[in-house]
Amino acid sequence: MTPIQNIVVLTGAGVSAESGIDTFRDAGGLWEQHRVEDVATPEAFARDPDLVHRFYDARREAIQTRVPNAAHEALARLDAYWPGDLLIVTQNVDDLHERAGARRLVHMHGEHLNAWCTTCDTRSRWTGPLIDRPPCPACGVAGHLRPDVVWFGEMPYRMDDIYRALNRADLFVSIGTSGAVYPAAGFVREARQSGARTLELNMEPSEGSHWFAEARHGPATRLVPTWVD
Ligand code: BJW
Repeated sequence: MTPIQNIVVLTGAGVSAESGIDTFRDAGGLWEQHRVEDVATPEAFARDPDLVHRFYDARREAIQTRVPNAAHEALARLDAYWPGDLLIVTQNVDDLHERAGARRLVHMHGEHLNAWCTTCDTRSRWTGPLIDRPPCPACGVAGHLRPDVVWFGEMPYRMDDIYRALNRADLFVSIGTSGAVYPAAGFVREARQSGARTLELNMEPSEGSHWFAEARHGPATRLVPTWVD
């Protein structure tokens, strides 16, 4: 078997669950409390921006009280010592990977702590509420900032970089994601086609578990440090 040089790690909400951040599709998760069509589509934002802002303002405030866990820290260690190519592709909009120290990181579904001005197309660091219709720090126009997150029907970020990494990968590892949302759910097939080994680390078998050559089930704070170290 060829030695592993190039690694792509995909992470989802399960990685941050043990830091106290809600997942989406687990029992008690965000999609049990809110209809996706009401809060996570561009149509919902056009229809009822206050509802959408309230949903994201509350989550933006909550994540700032949370801290990285042993899974984020293990991936940051991997990033620090791995001599080959590594890309950590996270679907998470929290900043726990970077607070743990990860650097080779892509936020494919955006970042809670960024606001995106739909007037001047500038992204700014944003830690406060957006519901007050604040002015954009770049252009000064008020009321046109939205959370810089990728809603259903929108194009995830950095897809060219992600597919380039997948096509070079020797190992693809998926951690804490249900495999219910595309295009991320298709990454395992893309990596397999390039000849990569595939490993799933998740609390339970995901929707795409059968695509992985190997799977380990349990909490990310146990599985990820064991895999990395
Ligand atoms: C633990 C754990 C612990 C718990 N330890 N594990 C076919 C092809 C392409 C697209 C589509 C398609 N069919 C349909 C589509 C469109 C759509 C889609 O996928 N719909 C599905 C519902 C079918 N996709 C889109 O619209 C995307 N855009 C797009 O496709 O553009 C066109 C395009 C085409 C082709 C190539 C490129 C582009 C955009 C999707 C945007 C998703 N946005 C959200 C919201 C972000 C903002 C916010 O945070 O509010 O992203 S939805 C939500 O789901 C969020 C997440 O990132 C995403 C994935 O969720 P995740 O992370 O998997 O969480 P859960 O809760 O589902 O699962 C958690 C898992 O962890 C569980 O398995 C637990 O067991 C486990 N777990 N505790 C370890 N302690």
